[in-house]
Amino acid sequence: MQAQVYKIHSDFYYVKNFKHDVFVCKLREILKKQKIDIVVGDFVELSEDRNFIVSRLERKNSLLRPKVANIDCMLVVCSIREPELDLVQLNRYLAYLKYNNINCAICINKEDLEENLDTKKQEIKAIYEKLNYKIFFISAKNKLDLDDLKDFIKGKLIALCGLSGVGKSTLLNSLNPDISLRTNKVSLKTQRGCHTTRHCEIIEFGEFKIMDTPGFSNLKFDFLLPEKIIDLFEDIKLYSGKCKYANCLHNVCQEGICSIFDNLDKIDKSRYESYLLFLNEALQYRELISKRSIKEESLNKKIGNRTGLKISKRKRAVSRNTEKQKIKGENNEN
Ligand SMILES: Nc1nc2c(ncn2[C@@H]2O[C@H](COP(=O)(O)OP(=O)(O)OP(=O)(O)O)[C@@H](O)[C@H]2O)c(=O)[nH]1
Ligand SMILES: [Mg+2]
Ligand SMILES: [Zn+2]
Repeated sequence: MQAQVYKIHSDFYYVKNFKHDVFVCKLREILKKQKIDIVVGDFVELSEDRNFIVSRLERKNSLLRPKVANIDCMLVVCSIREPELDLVQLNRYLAYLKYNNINCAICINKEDLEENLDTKKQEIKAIYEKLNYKIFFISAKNKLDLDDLKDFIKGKLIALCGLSGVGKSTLLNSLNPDISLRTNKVSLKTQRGCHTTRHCEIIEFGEFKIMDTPGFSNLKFDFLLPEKIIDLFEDIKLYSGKCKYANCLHNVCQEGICSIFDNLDKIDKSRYESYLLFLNEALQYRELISKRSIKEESLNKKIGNRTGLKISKRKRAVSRNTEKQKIKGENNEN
């Protein structure tokens, strides 16, 4: 029988089949040995007795953070205040999701805390609607402006992601008064949430199927080569055609060299700032791997046509001759 994982707690996998029957299963040892990880959203095959997951079905998509699979859309949730809206952080999520080929939309929560809401809305919409992102302004706590969002998420498997404290669990509680996920105040001093949600979980009600996830912030582009970062910024890449050098990384602040620099007046400041920041992380990554490959080179030695690993003196086995000489020497001393 096939089912979908909707929650994982310690070693227990909570799954639901298409008739909504629930089973609590463990993983078959072979899956662990083959290092096949099962995450929330995965479709799996169960054993006859329904006690074990025996295999994972093909995935439509998957992400490492949050650990989810097979989602139709990621709703990136931010708050206008508490914590303060951070466009670089929003760009980080969007770039990461683009890299992973995941559809996404933006939800800006806590609109009740913004005095100049209309101006703020226009500013943010101007940046992201150009990039074809759907964008919703809501107040989850006060259940304001939820209708468009409801229409958009109906019938899709949606996952929520965003910093701790932006109101992901509050949004789920507002969409369905019958559920009461734990929520927590944002610290006034640090403007940070308390990492209240600890696990991913699919919550299903009516036509909605939404995955609550723990908030996270320490996402870095320290896994990508620098020249790939521009692909994550369509709105900036647009102007890259006339750079003087084909390998331009678009971080040269000199007119006539980089066509992105020459067109900065047409690019949103926070988008370009984010590009430079992520590029820097990728440059550090490139430096790290080049250092690592030099180190690896110095650890290797040529043996005929082959390259072998140099073994440090301490680890090298003592040859039989040396051993014999040592014994001789010891005997002579006596
Ligand atoms: N003023 C206001 N506060 C809100 C709104 N939505 C949520 N909050 C408050 O923000 C705080 C954090 O909300 P949570 O729902 O716990 O945030 P979360 O994103 O689930 O956080 P983690 O589980 O830690 O990732 C709570 O005190 C909520 O009451 C809103 O629309 N307006
Ligand atoms: Mg939460
Ligand atoms: Zn350039």
